[in-house]
Order: sequence, then structure tokens, then C-alpha cells
Amino acid sequence: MIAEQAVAQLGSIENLVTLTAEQFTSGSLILMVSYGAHFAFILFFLMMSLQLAPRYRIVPILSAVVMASAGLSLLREFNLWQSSYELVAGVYRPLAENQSFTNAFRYGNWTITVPILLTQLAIAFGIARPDLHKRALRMIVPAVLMIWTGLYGQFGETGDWSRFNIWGVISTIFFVWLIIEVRGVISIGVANSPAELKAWPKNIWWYFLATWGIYPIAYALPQLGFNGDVVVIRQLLFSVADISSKLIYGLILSRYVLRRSALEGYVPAAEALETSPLGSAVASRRGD
Ligand code: RET
Repeated sequence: MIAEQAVAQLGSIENLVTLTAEQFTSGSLILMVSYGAHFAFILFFLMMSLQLAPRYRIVPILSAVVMASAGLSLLREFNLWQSSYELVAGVYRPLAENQSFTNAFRYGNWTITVPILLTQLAIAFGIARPDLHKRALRMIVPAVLMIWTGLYGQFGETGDWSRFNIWGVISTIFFVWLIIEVRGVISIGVANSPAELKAWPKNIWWYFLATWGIYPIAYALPQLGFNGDVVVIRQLLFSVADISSKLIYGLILSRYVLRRSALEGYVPAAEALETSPLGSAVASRRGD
């Protein structure tokens, strides 16, 4: 009973399993690559915004904000990981009495980044105010409820399975609500896009489902057992999901609004695309 209570208090399976040197190093490497990638792309997104028509510049600028916010959060996870284990006789033992690892900070970070990612989508698809605010809010409300109910549920991952599963299901209901709202924005995106770009919102839809869908899988993983492989694979899933739903997503949206800028007659964007078929088509339409 005492042991169970102690386990429940620890909150994260990372504090219950001993890792091999390989598993510990893999975890460090995954977290390091994650924060490194996010920080590196701050500069890219800021510079990229200069090529865009003014109404779209905020799209990559928001990606830069997401990169900084996620980068800091992942750097924190990396530092926590490093200080949560001690090397004893060739294995890494959790130091839970002093310092304990948690993925809960990620949920705090998503509370900031997810509303930004969703708002970016509505801006990129050219939705005008006040409809923009309405649509953004309609996505943000279920998204934040999804994150906070999931945050509450994940504290049960060390063995309180009813808490874990009930709140996991409630969170999934909010996720389904969010998906419906995103679908609505995608439809507006298809309707609003110039003919040459109508495939982009449709592809972004499938990309959204595939990348955001990784998070609930990572959440559910501790039910497969408490061992080093599960711990490392979960960090890997979070990392793949983070890089694709924030960084690569930002690249896709930026490329889309670059094309839109060019098609709407913004010369620096057309020049930036000059070597692509779309860029030369726009340039020849202008008569040069
Ligand atoms: C939780 C709890 C279990 C059920 C579901 C979840 C969904 C999480 C998602 C998170 C997306 C995060 C993003 C972060 C970017 O910074 C909360 C894990 C459905 C979809 C995109």
C-alpha cells in the first residue's frame, strides 16, 4: 500500500524504470535533437516572412514564436532527463527522491503553442476578421480542454488506470470536436485558395490528422508496460510529433502563403519562386 502510494505520487513512468546506458543516451539524444531543431528554425521563419505579402507575414512569425516556446520547453525536458538518473554499476537508475522526470510540462507548453498553430491555419487560408477570430476561438476552446483533461489524466500513468483512461477518453472527445472545427476551416481554405493551390488545404488536412494523432498514442503507451523501451519510444513519438506538427507544419504553411503571395501579385514572392513553374507563370503573367 505504501509502495503504491509512493508510486502514484511520482506521476511518471520515467521515475520507475532503470535504463541501460543505450536507452539513457537515446533519450538524451532525442530531446537534444528536438530542442536544437526548434531553436535553429527561429531565424529561418523570421527571415522567410520578408518574402511574403504583408497580410501573410504573421504566419511564419508565429512559427518563430512556437519554435522559441517549444525549444525552451524541450530544453527544460532535456535538463530534467539528465538530472533525473544516476549511473550505478553501468545502469541509469531513477533518482526520484531528489529530482523526478515529468512529461507534464509538455502539456503546459502545448497550451501556448496549440492555439498559435490553429490560428496560423486560419490566417494562412485568408479568413478575414471578424470571422478569423470566431473560427480561431472555435478551434482553441476544444483544443485547450483536450490538453487540460489529458494533463489531468496523465498523472495516472503510473498505475491509476481508471483516472488515466477516463480522462484519456474525455480528452479524445474534445479532440474529435477539434477535428470537426479544423475540418470546417480546411473547407474554407479550399474555397478561398486560388485554383493552383486548392490541393494544399486538402493535403494539410491529412497531414494534420497524421501528426496530431501521434500524441494520443504517446499518451497511451505506458499501458504496454513499465520498461526502458517504452520510455524511450514514447520520447521518440513525442519528438517526431513535435517536429512534424510545429516545425514541418510551419514550413508547409509558409510555402503555401509564399505561393499565395505570388499569385496575389506580390513581386518579392514571385521572385523568390522564379525557379519554380508557379513563379515563372506568375512572372510571365506580369509581362517580364
Ligand atoms: C492527449 C491526451 C490523450 C487523448 C488525446 C490527447 C491529444 C493531444 C494532442 C496534442 C497536440 C499537441 C500539439 C503540440 C504542439 O505544440 C492530450 C495526449 C487525444 C492532439 C500539436
